[in-house]
Amino acid sequence: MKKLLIALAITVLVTSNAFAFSIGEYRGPLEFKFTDFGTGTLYGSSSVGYGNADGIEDAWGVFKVATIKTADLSATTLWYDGKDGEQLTGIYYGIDDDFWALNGVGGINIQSVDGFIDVYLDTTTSFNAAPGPGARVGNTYPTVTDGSTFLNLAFGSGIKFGNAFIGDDHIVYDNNLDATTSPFTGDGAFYLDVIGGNYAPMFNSDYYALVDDSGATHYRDFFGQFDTSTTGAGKWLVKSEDPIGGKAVPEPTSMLLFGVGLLGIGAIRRKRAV
Ligand SMILES: [Ca+2]
Ligand SMILES: [Ca+2]
Ligand SMILES: [Ca+2]
Repeated sequence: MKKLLIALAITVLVTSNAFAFSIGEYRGPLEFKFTDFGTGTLYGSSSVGYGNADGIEDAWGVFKVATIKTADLSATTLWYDGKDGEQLTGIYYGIDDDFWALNGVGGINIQSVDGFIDVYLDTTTSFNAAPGPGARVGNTYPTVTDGSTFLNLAFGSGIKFGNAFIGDDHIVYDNNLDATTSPFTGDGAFYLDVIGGNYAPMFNSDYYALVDDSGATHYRDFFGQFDTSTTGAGKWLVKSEDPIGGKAVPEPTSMLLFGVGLLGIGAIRRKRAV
């Protein structure tokens, strides 16, 4: 029994940290809402087909999460910006345009490859994009990338599956604008994979099973959609309001605790049986 208590104590130590962040006991589909400020390359003409990604970033931005809600009919708010004095903020970067096409009514479709999102949990609610794109240093941004790494995400293919065309399956980010010069409005979508961060076990759900146009299945963790408008502030090109769907799953540490608890029950039962 002493050994069991020690094991429990160690497990509790490992799972505790300096942050209050919690979505309670809920494990299931979620909806994140966030606001981002971004910048990107604008095009006045169409590319010649796919294959124009050149390893040079075309779009990036900073964001903060406004709410995390249950994606069910109760739409229960599990977390909100500033809860317990904490904030979830981040930077997306490395998006490389591969294809762009004028749509004939003054707008343009831009399709991209690559790209990452780093999300940070911070105990200061200081997010401020006012310094504009010029304040970025590498993949850090003041008031946005401080705190601890909450999630590291990579854009993953899926947005161009199911259209019976293999040649665009590699696209990870699809963006429509209704004009080729500012101001414009637009929308787009993407899928994400969890690749790291302190909360990776909670959100690495493989919730979205997607079949590509070759018939292979891919699993993604988040699906994002966004509506874009120009900021009017002059510094950033676009402001987007985005819902992102995902799922919280039981963490291995919780499963370990559960397992230890079962072992304990087993041990007690065996003792009683003697
Ligand atoms: Ca590029
Ligand atoms: Ca396709
Ligand atoms: Ca995954």
